[in-house]
Amino acid sequence: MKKIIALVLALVLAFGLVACNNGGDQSSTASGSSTASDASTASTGGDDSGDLITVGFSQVGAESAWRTANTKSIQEALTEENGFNLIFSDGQQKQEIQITALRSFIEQGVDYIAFSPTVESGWDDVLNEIKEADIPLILVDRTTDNPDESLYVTWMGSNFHEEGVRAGEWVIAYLEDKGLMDGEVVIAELQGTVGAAAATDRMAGFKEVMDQYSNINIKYSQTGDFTTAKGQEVMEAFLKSDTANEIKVLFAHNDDMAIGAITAIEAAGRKPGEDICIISCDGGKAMFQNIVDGKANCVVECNPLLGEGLADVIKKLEAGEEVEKKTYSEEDIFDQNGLAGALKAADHINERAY
Ligand code: GYE
Repeated sequence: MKKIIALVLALVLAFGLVACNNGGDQSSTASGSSTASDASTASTGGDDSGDLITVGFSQVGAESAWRTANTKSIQEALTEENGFNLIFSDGQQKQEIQITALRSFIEQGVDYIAFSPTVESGWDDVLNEIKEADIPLILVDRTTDNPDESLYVTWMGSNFHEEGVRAGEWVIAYLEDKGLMDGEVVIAELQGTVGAAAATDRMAGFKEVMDQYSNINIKYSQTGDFTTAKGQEVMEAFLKSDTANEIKVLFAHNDDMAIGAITAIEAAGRKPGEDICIISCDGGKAMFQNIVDGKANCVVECNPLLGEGLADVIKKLEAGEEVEKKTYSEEDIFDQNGLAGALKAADHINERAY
């Protein structure tokens, strides 16, 4: 009798494991469209995935070409062949969805949690819950405003403040080159998502440079939420103001908003890249092409290809190795003619733009 019970138990266990593994397989091959509620059913996580390292990743959304490239890079690096069981959750640019996903990762007992916080504030509770659950947290791309460094193991991404400074310095070089620094210069700015580190820090870095010049006035500045549609809409509104003709430069916090603005500027009968100098952050193929075509002027690179770095850092942690607390991506700046040390966009479009 005992033998029969043992046999039945063994069969049940074996069947259970196969079933669990199937669940894991499905989630790791799932596309970037799963939502937070999917995440809770997408995988059994933790020990059930055999030798694979289960990573719950909560992405901001799919708002831009940068984000799409970032998601692809993460999904291509955290594959089963590479030893990972990735549970991917799309936050749809909503903090509540991200928080739900993070809690679901805790519940599933994943081995690691990685995430990019859509905005900086409001994460304190869930970050502490992750710490209490003893799950190592890796921040990717954007940051939170919580100063407690014990809440995460490591962060990797770009120096957004530095990107704003570089954009500002390039604009000054451009204005000097065009002989425009003698009079008042009116600048328009399309900000990223309000409260996002990438928007707050780019805005601050850019302003810091502009504040050094009394003739420069960032007169128009509004959020376009990092999307093409909102970038176009807000630029259309800027161009409807009585004094719109004075706008000489547009600084967009990402390519997508710059591209929306180009449509708006053309519709208003002005020449993007000539009548209005256009500079953005990121460096996707479409923006590079606009620079090559003369419809935009400059892009400050922000590298979305963080997947391999994320996989490497997790493997190091698994091996018990020390990792850096912060890792900044190396980035360049690209324009039409190589002004102020920028690289020429035409020479790098195939190798650098995504
Ligand atoms: O610049 C933008 C995206 O956080 C660096 O988010 C990222 C930014 C990127 O939507 O295109």
